[in-house]
Amino acid sequence: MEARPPIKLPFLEDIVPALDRIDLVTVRLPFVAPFGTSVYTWTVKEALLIKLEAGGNTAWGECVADPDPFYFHETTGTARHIIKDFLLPLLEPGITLAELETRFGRVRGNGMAKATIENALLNLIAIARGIPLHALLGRPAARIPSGISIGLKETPAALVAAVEAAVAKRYHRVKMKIMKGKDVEWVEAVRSRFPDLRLMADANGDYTLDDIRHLQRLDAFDLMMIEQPLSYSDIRQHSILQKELRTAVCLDESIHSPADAETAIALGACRIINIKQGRVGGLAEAMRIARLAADRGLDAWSGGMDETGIGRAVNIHLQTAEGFSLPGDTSETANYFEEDIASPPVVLDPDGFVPIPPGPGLGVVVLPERIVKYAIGWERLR
Ligand code: OSB
Ligand code: MG
Repeated sequence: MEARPPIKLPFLEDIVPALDRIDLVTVRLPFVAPFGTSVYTWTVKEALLIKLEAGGNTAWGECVADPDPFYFHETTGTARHIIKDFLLPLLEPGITLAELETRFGRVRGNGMAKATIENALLNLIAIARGIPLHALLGRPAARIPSGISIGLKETPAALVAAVEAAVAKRYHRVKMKIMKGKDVEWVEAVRSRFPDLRLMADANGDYTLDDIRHLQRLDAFDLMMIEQPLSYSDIRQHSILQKELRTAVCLDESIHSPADAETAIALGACRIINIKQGRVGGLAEAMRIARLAADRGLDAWSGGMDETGIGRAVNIHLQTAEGFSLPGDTSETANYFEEDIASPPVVLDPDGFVPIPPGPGLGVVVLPERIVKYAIGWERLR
């Protein structure tokens, strides 16, 4: 195969504007229903938001970290610390985003903190230019096919009912959470109700290599993939498992960077990558990983962190990029929140696609009265 030229990210030549004001706002929004996974059950979305003001323009960004370290080691607390004490001091008006990325590179890890600033800056730059974020990223508008992530339920019947609702909405694929004790029979219940559904399972690292025989039972159900079956910190064991499974392995928690993706590909640890822009350090890194996956014949898709309308919009714009070959976890706002802090909410069209919010930047409007209603902390940094 002929090597393609490296991915072009022209927006990295854009200039960091002088910021007049920076606020960190923490919001807490109730979920319409608890979201259960093998690692934790969340009942609220607590998110750290950043608000940037420059030359009369305002742009928001959302940190995808949770307040707890149960899915990922970064938390809203660590992100606040890294943003305030290490990343914002590196922001110098007039430098390029490429230079900023180099400076951020000195701070090891902490991708969710880095992504928060990068997202807000790109949103701000796009707003100042009057263009949508996807256009700033160099990508044409597209119809984004939507997938849904369904949390653990009390009974298989409750799970099947949730899947029925998702199918009625015409989601392009359904992801169901699994864990030890809620797996084979639960997948079987969904599969027997929906023989042709594009279905996948996410274990959030609940299994070990001792469970290979057990996981092989899932091969009977024609799943699109099994997401992160083994430890959040492993790549090599997944390569052993993938050789023993017909079902494609998808890595989520294990992939923090293009280098991790290279390692996983080299070891044959997965055939699919879940790219969460926050987990990998921002939109530029997410686009590099998606392109890498495409170059190596892997599928990739945008994961979600049950974001508010701000982060949800970022994920929608990202999915216009090359390499996002499968439907992402960008479900309707109503799947999580009765009322969101941004407008319009994400609503599927009759064919299960999400529209790109129209307008400059993210295209969504952050509603000040909703921010006031849901804010549990506000810190003015400048
Ligand atoms: O493992 O993909 C995951 C939500 C929070 C933390 C981890 C995960 C998830 C989801 C939901 O699966 C994705 C979404 O709907 O935003
Ligand atoms: Mg996952």
